[in-house]
Amino acid sequence: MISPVALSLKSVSSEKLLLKNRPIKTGIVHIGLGNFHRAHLAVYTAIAMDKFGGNWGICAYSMRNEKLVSAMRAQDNLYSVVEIGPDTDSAVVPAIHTRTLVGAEDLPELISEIANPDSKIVSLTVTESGYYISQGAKGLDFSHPDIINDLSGNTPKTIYGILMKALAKRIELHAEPITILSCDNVASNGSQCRQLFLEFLAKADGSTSLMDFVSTHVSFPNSMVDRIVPGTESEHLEMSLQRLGASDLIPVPAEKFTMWALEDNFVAGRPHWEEGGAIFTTEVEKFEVMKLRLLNGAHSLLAYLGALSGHQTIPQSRFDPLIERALRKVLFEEYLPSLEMPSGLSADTYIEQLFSRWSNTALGDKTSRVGSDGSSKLPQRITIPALESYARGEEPRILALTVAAWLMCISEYGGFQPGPYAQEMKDAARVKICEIANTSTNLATFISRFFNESGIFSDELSGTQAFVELTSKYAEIISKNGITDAIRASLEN
Ligand code: CS2
Repeated sequence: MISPVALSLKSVSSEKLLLKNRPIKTGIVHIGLGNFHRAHLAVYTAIAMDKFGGNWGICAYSMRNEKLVSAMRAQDNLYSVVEIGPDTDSAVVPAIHTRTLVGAEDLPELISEIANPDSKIVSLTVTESGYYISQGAKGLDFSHPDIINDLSGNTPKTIYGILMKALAKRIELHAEPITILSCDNVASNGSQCRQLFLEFLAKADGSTSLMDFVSTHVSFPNSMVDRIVPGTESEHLEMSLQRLGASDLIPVPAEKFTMWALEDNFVAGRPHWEEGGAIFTTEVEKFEVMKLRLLNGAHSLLAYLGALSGHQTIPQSRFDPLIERALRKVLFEEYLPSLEMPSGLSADTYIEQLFSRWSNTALGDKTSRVGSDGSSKLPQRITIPALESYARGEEPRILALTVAAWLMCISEYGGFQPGPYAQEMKDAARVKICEIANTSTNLATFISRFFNESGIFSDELSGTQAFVELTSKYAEIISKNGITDAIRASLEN
């Protein structure tokens, strides 16, 4: 058998390239080179540059994924996005990356790239946990070892330490303005990032001029990003090979749907992202809240209820009739009353579209992917809707069930076996939660200590005794009778 030719500038046919003329200069420095960035910002930017030109090549940095970066480099920094619909798939190659960097070794290069006057935007996909938000303190988590490390002036481990060094160098060299663009699922992602960064700088030595610069010469647009992008599996390598005729070792699977709504607040200019369908709007917050609760919040429910019911994928979970009843209830009765839809978007249409996106069996998104990092995702998704339910005189049963199911997925309370898909879920708070579980004499004590001691949820929610008790009630049913009975109980009148 002849081995297929590797993906490179020579082997990829030009009709697969989203961008025909590869950029020479870098205009965007991206932190967080993962699948989401490669299927979202990179695609929008390639489409914009293909039509309008400009110097918007992307230099992308990964904190630790050496394997991905060496594969990118071996493929001329090219990769394919395999767009998977329910019935058809296709592959495109964004061809937008000028350089890729990785790890502590490349930090000086990253800092120089951000300081370079040609760089106009620093974009971020560092996941919810990369912002180090303390729900209890409602600000930066100063007790986190990574933040302590960065404030001590050691080699930075967080975006704040990196940005502090890079912007200091930028000021020293020329002090040109720059935009920091968060592309993560964090409420008011731009404004929060600005606030957290300023808090960080306020504690760092000698950073007064930096704080002035950040306040006056750096913009932080809010944005809502959306595209379901699972992890890469061997089947995606095969799909990409079929579609490209060249072998890509690092393809990104993605649904065909994509959405991006953002504030037009770029102090140093930006690409014509509207060419790829980006929506520039003054209603970003409505888009964010709609997406964070209806899509992401309901997604978490599908992940935890699904994993405990033995479902490996999101479509399997979505097609489970009992889970679907809980899903509709949480969407229409617990999430929807907590938000206002952006102008021109109907809730019914948006929700039906979500159901069809979650039904994409060919995409096969995993419950373990969506269920990972619940400790940094759930507070943003469920806190306000739960508190508002009580304020309306209602009981947020399915929101409490979501939290109970998550805790039973990751806490190993009393030797409970949550099944293989729950065991695959990663969570930075797993150890802490297991410790609380292991030192609690009964389940109700565990749940109550979890809310009081972990600092994961805000004081308002943790202090809402009715919510703590409801979560405890469902956790108890899950542990004794299983998830099916718990879902039934949450649906009873
Ligand atoms: C998911 C998101 O991981 C999660 O919790 O809800 O990654 C989701 O797939 C994206 O936000 C879709 O845009």
